Amino acid sequence: MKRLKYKYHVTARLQSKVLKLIKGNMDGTTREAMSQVQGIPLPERVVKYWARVEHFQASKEDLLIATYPKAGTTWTQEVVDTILNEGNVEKCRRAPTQVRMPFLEMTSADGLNAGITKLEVMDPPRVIKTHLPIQLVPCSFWEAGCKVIYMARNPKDTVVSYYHFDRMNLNQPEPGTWQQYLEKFMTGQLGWGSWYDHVKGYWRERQNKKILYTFFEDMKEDPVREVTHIAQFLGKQLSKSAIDRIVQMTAFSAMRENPMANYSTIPDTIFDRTASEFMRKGEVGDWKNHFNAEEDATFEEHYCKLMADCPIPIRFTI
Ligand code: PPS
Repeated sequence: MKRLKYKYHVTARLQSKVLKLIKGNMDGTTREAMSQVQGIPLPERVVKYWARVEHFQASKEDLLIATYPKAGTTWTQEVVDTILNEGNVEKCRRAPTQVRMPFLEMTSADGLNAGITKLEVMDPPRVIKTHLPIQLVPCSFWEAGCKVIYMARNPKDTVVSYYHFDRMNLNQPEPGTWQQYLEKFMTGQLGWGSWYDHVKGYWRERQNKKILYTFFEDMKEDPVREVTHIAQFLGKQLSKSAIDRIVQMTAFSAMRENPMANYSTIPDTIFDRTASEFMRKGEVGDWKNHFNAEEDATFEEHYCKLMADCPIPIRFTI
């Protein structure tokens, strides 16, 4: 059994390397550079097909789940789908996350397998994922008066999670060293731009638009309270036992084992699981294992400066 597993691993890695050489960059990787839309760094493929995103027609029953990358998007998606399906396990396992709730702006390099393409063949109400900062969200969402659930996560855990994700996601630019990566995060050079502008953008509009602003740390601290809150926002009356079931189904340990919620359907040629896992730790405070004292002090000073004009109750520990 052990030998078989090993053999599978070696074959998969070899296959991944060959594929990279055939399809990839000159250096043998498929890692892609960033381009920009209105000054926001986005993967080249997203920019190439941007017009389709910009002109996407949302319907008023659609729900948008918006986050900065690694803020707990998949968790929120699973919570929402489980609420809408009242904790029915079979219904929630009907397809992988990215098929049940397409990623609005994401596309394959050839433009064929795009979030938009999946959305076009789905009937509203659709649950749609985006990492776009608020100013890039297609106008049709606001014109139609769609509900939006925004989840924010403290930036230290976000950048740690993003760093490990970029190590394993072979479509993302090479992360470089942790120190270089942290610098890029603080200066808004990573994909989807500045974390600071992202969280502030949705915060400032939360009362003008139908935005439920949630926090990863709150969800971790009291999932029953937060799931109840989200259910109310979605207009779903659920029993206490249904809420408890939803909390169980969407716990980190349950989602990590759920092939329809843990991105295990993404091939090894894209997600190099020898580098890191998608469902990595799911904790608050893992940043303490990554930031040294000097990095923390510099980060804190920079954070206070950038967030002074918009005090959002972000917590770094619970
Ligand atoms: S992505 O690629 O931007 O859509 O990633 P995203 O889903 O936003 O974030 C991935 C991180 O969320 C963690 N995660 C969870 N934490 C707690 N509970 C649950 N159920 C859960 N599901 C996903 C996941 O482990 C990533 O965080 P890290 O810190 O890397 O573990």
